[in-house]
Amino acid sequence: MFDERPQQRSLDFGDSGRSDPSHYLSFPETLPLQDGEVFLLRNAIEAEHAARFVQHLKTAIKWQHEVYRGRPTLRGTAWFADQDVEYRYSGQTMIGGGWDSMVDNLRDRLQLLCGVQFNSVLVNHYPDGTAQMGWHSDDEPELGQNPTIASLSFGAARTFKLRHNVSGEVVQCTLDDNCLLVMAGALQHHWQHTIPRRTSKIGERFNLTFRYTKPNFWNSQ
Ligand SMILES: O=C(O)CCC(=O)C(=O)O
Repeated sequence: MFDERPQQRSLDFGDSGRSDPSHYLSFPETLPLQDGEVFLLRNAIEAEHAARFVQHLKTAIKWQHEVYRGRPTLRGTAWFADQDVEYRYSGQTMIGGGWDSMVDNLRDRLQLLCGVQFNSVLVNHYPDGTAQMGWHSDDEPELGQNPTIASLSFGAARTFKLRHNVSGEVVQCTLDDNCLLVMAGALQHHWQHTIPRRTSKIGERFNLTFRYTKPNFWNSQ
């Protein structure tokens, strides 16, 4: 079973969730960006574990469909977080209710790979290429200054685009099966990103974006 838990709990991340930038020296690809950092690691987790994990996503996750312009979106979402996390995005308030055990196991692995603590994850299901995610930044105040976000993809390859807020420069890459993209530094404050709509011939895809959300942030405002 997919249950060999790495010894991540012994790492000391402090209380900020911040990563040590030297972790990314082992990531073979970077995107040439000003005002932010993007690192890519393909074949990020063992193929056998990735296959089991995808099977789990297909069978055990209950997908929610946000309503956009009065209609449910094709893209399904699920959200998991520690109990002390409250995340507000897209007009919704999400309260942490704990973790699916296999998603939690994956969190441990990514914490080790990235050298950063994560306490929430948004899981996205794109049933085919017509499901999309519009331009946005992950810059909610509870994510803090310069958040590190680890985005792991499974299934069909999709184009990931970034657009600079001031210059309008667009940079893109392909996120293929088992590809880990890490967004770090000031990226979220200067760039937006999107998964553009494609044709229905493109198959199913899953994506998990692990974040560190300041605990009890909204209670203290
Ligand atoms: O599906 C993706 O690769 C992007 C997900 C994303 O942008 C997000 O969850 O904020």
